[in-house]
Amino acid sequence: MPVEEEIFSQPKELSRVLEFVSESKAHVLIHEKLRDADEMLFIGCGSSYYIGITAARYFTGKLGVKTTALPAGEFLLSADWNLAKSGNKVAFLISRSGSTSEVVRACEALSKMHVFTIGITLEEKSQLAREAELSMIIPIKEESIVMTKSFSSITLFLLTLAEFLSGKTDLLPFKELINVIEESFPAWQKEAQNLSKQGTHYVFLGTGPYEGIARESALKLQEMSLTTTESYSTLEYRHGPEALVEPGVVVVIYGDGEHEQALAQEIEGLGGRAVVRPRFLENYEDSFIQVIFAQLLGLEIAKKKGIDVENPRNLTKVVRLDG
Ligand code: F1P
Repeated sequence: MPVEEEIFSQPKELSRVLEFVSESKAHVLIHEKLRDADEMLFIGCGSSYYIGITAARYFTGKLGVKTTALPAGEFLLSADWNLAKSGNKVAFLISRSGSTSEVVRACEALSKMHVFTIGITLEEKSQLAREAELSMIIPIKEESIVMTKSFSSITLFLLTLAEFLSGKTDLLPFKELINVIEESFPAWQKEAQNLSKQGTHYVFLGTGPYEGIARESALKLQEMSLTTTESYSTLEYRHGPEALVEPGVVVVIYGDGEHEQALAQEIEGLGGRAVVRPRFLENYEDSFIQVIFAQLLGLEIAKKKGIDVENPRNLTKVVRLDG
């Protein structure tokens, strides 16, 4: 059962990512290429795009730099409508497989525009690794179609890169967060089991880097358990989508500040079920572990519905365009 094993192997795999960060020159090599950048682009598809949203917000928050996260398909269909002509840009192209057509084509298009390209992938021999001017191969393998440990691993790599660029090389806070996963698995699993019985429709909300986590959470439930989901920037939920709240709607809110608590109360008052997920650290360093709860929830809903998570409907491990 690769999906379940891969979800539960995250503490071990994430520790391996931290070893890679401290032993390799990855961050130093990237640092050299970012010196003159006015804007950093984070580009990917599906889960890898949501890693991009999380990373872009984190880089802006930690470094004060301009960032833009884009689905790679925007390059193919509407590049001129997304990118300003001015400014010195560096692009991170994120793809587990390194073979997703839109990402590879975005990489080619950016090189032609003289934007420096950095490929982040698990596959050394992929097209992305060959096309990008600098490639970082994250040393983990993932068998499943659905991205779980690759999401948290690539996210962790990028969060630690932002820390490194801000002058912080201490990985201890991240090591401690990895320990939190191990300790929390039983409680998270129990909560996921309970919640899997309560909803027919799930919504995920997050702000800042957590918005990327909310988007990925919604995708995980769709892919793993064929569930109807939505995701929004937290307070956007009050601007229309809340109309759908009724019994059977479960809203998971990442972050537990005053506004999140008030929103949760409001949702419960409307007959929905709201779950506030607490922060483990103040400044979104825990984004890479927050997503694990949604992976467990997807698994539990799939079990309940008798859905095979190893063979997600209408999904392939690599999505390619013809021609
Ligand atoms: C991204 C992606 C995944 C999705 C599925 C197909 O692939 O769209 O988000 O879950 O596995 O591929 P990649 O570009 O990261 O390889």
